[in-house]
Amino acid sequence: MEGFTPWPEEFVSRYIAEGYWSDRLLGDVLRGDPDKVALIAGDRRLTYAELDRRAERTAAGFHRLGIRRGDRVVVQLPNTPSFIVVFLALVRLGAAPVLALPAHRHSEIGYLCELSQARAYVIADRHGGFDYRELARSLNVEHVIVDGDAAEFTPLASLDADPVPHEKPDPADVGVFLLSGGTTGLPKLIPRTHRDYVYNLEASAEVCGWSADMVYLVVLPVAHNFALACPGVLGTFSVGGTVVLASSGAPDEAFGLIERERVTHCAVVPPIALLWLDAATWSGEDLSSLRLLQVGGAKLAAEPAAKIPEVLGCKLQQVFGMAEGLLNYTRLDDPPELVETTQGRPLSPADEIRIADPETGEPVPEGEVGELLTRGPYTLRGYYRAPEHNARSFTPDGFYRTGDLVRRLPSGHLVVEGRAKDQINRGGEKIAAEELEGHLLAHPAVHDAAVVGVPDPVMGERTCAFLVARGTPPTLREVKDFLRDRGVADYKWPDRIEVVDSFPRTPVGKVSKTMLAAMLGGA
Ligand code: OOB
Repeated sequence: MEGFTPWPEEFVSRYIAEGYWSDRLLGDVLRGDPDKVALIAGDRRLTYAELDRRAERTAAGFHRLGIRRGDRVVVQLPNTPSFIVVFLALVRLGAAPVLALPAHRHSEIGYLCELSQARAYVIADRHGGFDYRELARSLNVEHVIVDGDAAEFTPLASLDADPVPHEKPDPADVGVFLLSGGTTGLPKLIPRTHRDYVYNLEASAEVCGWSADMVYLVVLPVAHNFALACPGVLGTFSVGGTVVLASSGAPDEAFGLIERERVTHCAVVPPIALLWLDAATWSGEDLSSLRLLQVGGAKLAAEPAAKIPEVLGCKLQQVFGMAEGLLNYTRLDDPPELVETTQGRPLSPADEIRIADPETGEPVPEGEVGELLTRGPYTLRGYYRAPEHNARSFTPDGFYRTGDLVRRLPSGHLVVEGRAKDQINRGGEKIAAEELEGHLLAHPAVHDAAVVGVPDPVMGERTCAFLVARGTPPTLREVKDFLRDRGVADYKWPDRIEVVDSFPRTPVGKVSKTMLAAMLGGA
């Protein structure tokens, strides 16, 4: 595929010879007993046989539309069975889903459709008070497929046909595109091949102790790597367990589902973990079925980490991962000290880790803080169609520069100490400062903009936009309305604005975000 950077041949043969890569495909992950319940959403329950049949019939429906191996399809669906069915249908055809989040709007979706040259865009009619058909009307894609009331578009329900013979993907093909949190002006697409993503989910399922008797609750967006394949929904299917879909991590919904469906496993971001710790002390629901809570996406502090087992009555696992690949997990048999104070160690024996000085690129002495660089059997070698960005994001020998500052313990566990990338991590949701600054600069009353993260006890960080005004400065409300009108996802809107006369500069004349953050007095 043009625009995709493959692994060099020596790595391909090594990963195959050493058993990391197999011929298994993403469409073949449904491994439960046919009569067992695979998926629960509200009152709907689908067995493995039913889910498989729906995926097969929907694949045939996409095929009849003309979707083929090698095509791209932007998928923007909330946590519903349709997401799972569409995902499986597309990967079986070898058409790669481009996984957008429900929060994305015109600014993000328009760009993704363009960059991926998507043949189709799959949406819900309405969700969370937003009409996705409106968004679709402003795009230029061949097929818009709607789950629900399709208006002038193609109903998802009509993609239902008797299975037809069709070309199968190759394990080396790109199976799915994930979205990068991004650091630059535009979001990036991460190509994940069938064999690297199958390894990602199967190896994760093994390390995390996934088993057929488990019930996995999804509270994060299922389109996010963590909930999808770390080990997530796909990992659960691969061991024959049951998946329960929730629309959010709100305790009144999630706790009810845990009690009703006897949920055993769940993945959350730190703000949800904090909410659950609080809610568990007053809620009446029975959470005793819970065996493991995975927490990741942003750093979990040691104090709440230590409380999770006693308050929620389950084991904690910290997960430090990225859509680009590398996953770190604390292990189920790690001593509490490591589980509470580290973000885990690499999933695979084939994960290569370097910790380097972000300025010089030289390795730092063992145990010291540096930028994490990595290479391995499920870490990308290049973003899709982004040659200039790739030249900066990868070393000449193929290591991905994560932009995360870490230190490594003798046990191999990593502790995340900060970030060298211009990104805000707002409770696990990533905001590329440069992207938001670009939008702010388009405001007529904004002369210059610089976005920084402000420490926050619940979200980890919130977003503060420093503005140099042109005339009367805009209010926070006006800035948010402006970003809404531009079609920018709401999680990227600033929580706060600060108007200044000019920005502090570094000795070389760059805007000093360190000094800007310090101006907020750490408040
Ligand atoms: C996950 O993936 P992304 O792509 O949304 O974000 C990756 C970035 C990392 O580079 C790091 O900056 C941050 O999110 N991060 C953490 C963390 N987990 C992710 N920072 C501190 N502590 C952690 N535990 O966020 C993701 C993907 C798969 C599994 C879990 C999380």
